Amino acid sequence: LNLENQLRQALDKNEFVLHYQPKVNLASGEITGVEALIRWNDPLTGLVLPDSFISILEETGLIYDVGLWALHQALQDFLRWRAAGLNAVRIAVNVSPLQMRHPGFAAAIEQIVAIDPRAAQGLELEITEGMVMADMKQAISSLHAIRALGISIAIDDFGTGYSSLGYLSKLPVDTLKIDRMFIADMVTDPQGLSLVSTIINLAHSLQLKVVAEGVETEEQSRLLRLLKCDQIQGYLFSKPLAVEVLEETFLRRL
Ligand code: G
Ligand code: G
Ligand code: MN
Ligand code: NA
Repeated sequence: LNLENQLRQALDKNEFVLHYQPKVNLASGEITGVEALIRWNDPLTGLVLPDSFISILEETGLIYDVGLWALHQALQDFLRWRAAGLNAVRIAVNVSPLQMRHPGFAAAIEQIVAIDPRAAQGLELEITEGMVMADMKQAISSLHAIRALGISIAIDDFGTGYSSLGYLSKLPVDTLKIDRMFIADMVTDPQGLSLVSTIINLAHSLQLKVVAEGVETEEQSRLLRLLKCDQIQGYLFSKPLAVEVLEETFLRRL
């Protein structure tokens, strides 16, 4: 059985799972949201990480169905947390460029959040710079439609793509996530530090929130707090967790 067929079956047999990594507000120390990160629970080999299958999902077009599955699953988890009286934080879901460029994407999202009037407030989409640059006009109109539903938008891996500053002010987005490469450099290299500082100030001047990704040390966290970064995400606070572990560890009853 080739990997494509295995992945198709994995979807049919419900073998994909979402793990969740918390994002923490630097000023309050509170969890403000979680990022959903997909894994394949292969009964033969165990948990398979997305780097070894996302590109195959994209090449085969399976990403559309798997992407919709991830959005549905994330919303179900969010609504279950609400119903159970847990701290139902917003869930960020990664969206592949292919998914977003699909003409039916905004309509599919609208259908998904129609399940419950409060669902849209539970959802954030993480998109990349590349997917925006490919077709700026289409991206802007699609993002406007999605945001009008109450869903928020984050730019993921910021700084690794085209990084044109001109487009950033035109985009209807809420949050900018600084790629972990820059966070790794900020303690080892003075230019790295000033780069992170510049990105944070740029984001704030555009009224965007900033999340630093891949925060692994107290020193990075301390510097990011000094630079007024809004949130951090990374192994320092928590690695991505299975949903039951997240619920037991972080989503206490309110
Ligand atoms: O832990 P990590 O190995 O989870 O994730 C690796 C990469 O896979 C990241 O770039 C992340 O954005 C991507 N990824 C994780 N989950 C999803 C998903 O549900 N959809 C898409 N398109 N990408 C994902
Ligand atoms: O590309 P995206 O930002 O969506 O992917 C997040 C990726 O970063 C996932 O693979 C996740 O497992 C990984 N990750 C999360 N926190 C850390 C961290 O502190 N250090 C490193 N090296 N990777 C991290
Ligand atoms: Mn992401
Ligand atoms: Na990222």
